[in-house]
Amino acid sequence: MIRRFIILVFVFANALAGFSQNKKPNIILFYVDDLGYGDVSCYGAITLRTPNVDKLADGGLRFTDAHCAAATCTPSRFSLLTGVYAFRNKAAILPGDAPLLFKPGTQTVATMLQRNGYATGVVGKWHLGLGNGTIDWNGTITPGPESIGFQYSFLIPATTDRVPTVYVENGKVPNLDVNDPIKVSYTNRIGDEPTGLSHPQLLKQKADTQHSNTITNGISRIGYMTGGKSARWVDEEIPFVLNEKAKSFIIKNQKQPFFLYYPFPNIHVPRTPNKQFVGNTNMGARGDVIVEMDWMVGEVMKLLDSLQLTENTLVIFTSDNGPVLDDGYADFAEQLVGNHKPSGIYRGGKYSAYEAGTRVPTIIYWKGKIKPTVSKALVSQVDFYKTVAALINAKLQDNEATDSENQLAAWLGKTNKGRIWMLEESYTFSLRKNNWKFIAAVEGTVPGWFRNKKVESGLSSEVQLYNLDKDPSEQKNLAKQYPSMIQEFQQQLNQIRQSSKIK
Ligand code: NG6
Ligand code: CA
Repeated sequence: MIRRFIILVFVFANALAGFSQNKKPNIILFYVDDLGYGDVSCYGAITLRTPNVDKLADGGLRFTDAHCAAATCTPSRFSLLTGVYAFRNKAAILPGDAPLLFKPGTQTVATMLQRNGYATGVVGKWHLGLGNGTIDWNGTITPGPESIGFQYSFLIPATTDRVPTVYVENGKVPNLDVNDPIKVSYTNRIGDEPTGLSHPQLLKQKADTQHSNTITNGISRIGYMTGGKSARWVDEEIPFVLNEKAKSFIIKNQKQPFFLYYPFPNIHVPRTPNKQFVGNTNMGARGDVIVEMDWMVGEVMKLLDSLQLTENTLVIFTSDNGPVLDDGYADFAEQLVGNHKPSGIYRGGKYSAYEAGTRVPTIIYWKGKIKPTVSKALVSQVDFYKTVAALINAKLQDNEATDSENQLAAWLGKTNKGRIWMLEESYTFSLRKNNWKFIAAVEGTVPGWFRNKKVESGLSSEVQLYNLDKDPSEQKNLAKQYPSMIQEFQQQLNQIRQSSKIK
């Protein structure tokens, strides 16, 4: 009797193990560009609605203290994918012709998932460099995403405000006419194409000097390009093009576990909503591209439902840095913002050492697996790597994702506790210890264009200390009152910086 029972338990346990092995969840990461803490309705926006994002929040776990690793794009993305702080690799905002930021052999969340049986793909804004230094946009562009674990890629190479204004699919520019080769330069004007400075009458949106180089589709960009006319994107169509590519990837890989990294061009400048979304808000282009972004999320979720994949797909929705209104184009974001608070109650925004630089909307949605919850756990995107590894029981080497922590319990809503210490990178370092926030005195060089930018940078030659429990908007610098705490923060920061964890 007992023997029979033991055998039965054994058979049952094996069946369960087999079941869960075949059922590794798909992972979709919706990674919005420059979306602020207060920019979606489930985080308090009232003058626009984001029903599709709200649906994820209503049915999933909504973090209130989750952070991207840095207050700008390239460093955030570097940390997200590698689980390593960007300063260790000196990752900064890249021009559109920069070489691939990753050294050969770098382990990323994509290599890790690929090695564990996932089909991996990236569709959207890359901004992590491509090639070895001199890119031939007319040939095969390599190394790129394929060298860090992505089997499929369809990219906006850098940002939509940088040349070249063409897509790159699996290392090739689609629809390119060989008789009209692409050339790109970030130093000299090449060819005789109109620029924002020479032909301002061609512009849909006026731009600052930095964004006043080659014009494509009535928008001047950073950098010069010539050629590739048949391959150039139409900004207003990008969300549709990308969604089709993302959906095809899902359809193609629906029978095996897949990882889709989907970094949106929205809501970064230039903000060019499709006519379907123009006027959907009273906030002009910035509001409209938020609604457009919400639609993009909704369409992908609809596809998952129709393929009956929703219950076996973990969906993450978040942003790469805080919000900015004027980022170079005259799209009237500042004038039309009204009562909308892109940063919520937090101070600063994109580029800033204050909380709104990195505290961003973050939702983890897994139908039937994660109960609807609001979590105040302190988590960072640098933890994405080890958390996903824990989710699928992946074995890691010692030198993988060395700054990353496994926060799976927080993601699944099993605990409200996340990190104790958390680093925020900007043009200085901020460090959280629970609800205390330290901002180091600025020591490095700040780019010239940034010095004149009208944002609350949080940069100071003095150290700062805030008690976010009592002062979430970082108004009262308590550094002078708590010298021993300042010392503790300094020591911890030095230790993080000196630990040179990259091997
Ligand atoms: C800055 C650009 C800004 C934006 C940013 C990158 C200027 C004056 N500003 O250099 O418009 O493109 O880089 O944004 O050129 S991010 O979200 O990709 O980090
Ligand atoms: Ca960004």
